[in-house]
Amino acid sequence: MRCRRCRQPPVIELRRHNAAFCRDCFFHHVQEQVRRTVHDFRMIAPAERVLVAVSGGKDSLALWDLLLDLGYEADGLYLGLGIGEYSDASQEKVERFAAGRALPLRVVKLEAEGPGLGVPAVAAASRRAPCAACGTMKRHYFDAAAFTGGFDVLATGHNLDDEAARLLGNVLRWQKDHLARQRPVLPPTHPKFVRKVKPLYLTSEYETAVYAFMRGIDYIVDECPNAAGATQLLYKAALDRLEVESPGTKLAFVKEFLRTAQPAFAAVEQREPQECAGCGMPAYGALCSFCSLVREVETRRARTASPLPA
Ligand code: Q46
Ligand code: ZN
Repeated sequence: MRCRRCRQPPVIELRRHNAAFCRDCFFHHVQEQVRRTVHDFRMIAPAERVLVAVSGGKDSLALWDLLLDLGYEADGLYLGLGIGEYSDASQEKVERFAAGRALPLRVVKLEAEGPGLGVPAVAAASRRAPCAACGTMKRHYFDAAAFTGGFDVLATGHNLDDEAARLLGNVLRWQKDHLARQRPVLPPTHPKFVRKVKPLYLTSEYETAVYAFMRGIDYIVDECPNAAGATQLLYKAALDRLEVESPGTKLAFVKEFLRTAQPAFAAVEQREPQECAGCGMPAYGALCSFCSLVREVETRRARTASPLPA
């Protein structure tokens, strides 16, 4: 087999593309794939300011690298979740990446913000699964940072494998509201929201891992300790088995959903957000889900701290 583009000996084979690439042509392949995704889905206009949510993992750091290479003005946002050594190590990776390239980076540490709550504390006090609490916290701080920073777009590093696993989970439970919002581009539905985009939507986890490695990006290899119990991994493993037997399954699953089913779900689910009475960000009730969660934690803490009646 030879490199599809230049006929030199290849360093990587991509079965779903039925192709192999040498190092430089692999970089070109990934960059083109992301450039086309950004262009075809109208994710980012040339002069727009992008905020990239970076976790220290391969996908988000590769995304930051790719967007800069494509000529976009992109700042990084790191959210310190307060998950012990994992958070310390991931913050270090992000800071080193940004410092090495002199890139603007914003660091928001949950434990230093308003209610002073990291993910483990919220999960324990609200008796939610850590990832459920984490998702609500992340969404709130990503939205707030993008809005207050005056950015046009918020970009996250979700890849094809993430999207296929999420789609499988949503389909298995027919979560109509989630399916209605599962898109590579979410236009803002409120003046305090910015457009949310996933430029790696059609790029596989394998491709981002090899890309990050070959580009010399130093990313955190360890998973978050809470990932082990997440059902998302189960769905990923099931899809990996299908992909081995039939390369291209994940891409077809996600692409065909987007083409045929997603518009039908989106047409039914049309809710307009109001403003949250707590934080002023958009909300689908009197309080946004972040403020409801914080209130729940504070109420439970106050109850456990108050003395027992005589
Ligand atoms: S960081 Fe948060 Fe993930 Fe950790 S607690 Fe779960 S959701 S696994 S991407
Ligand atoms: Zn709120």
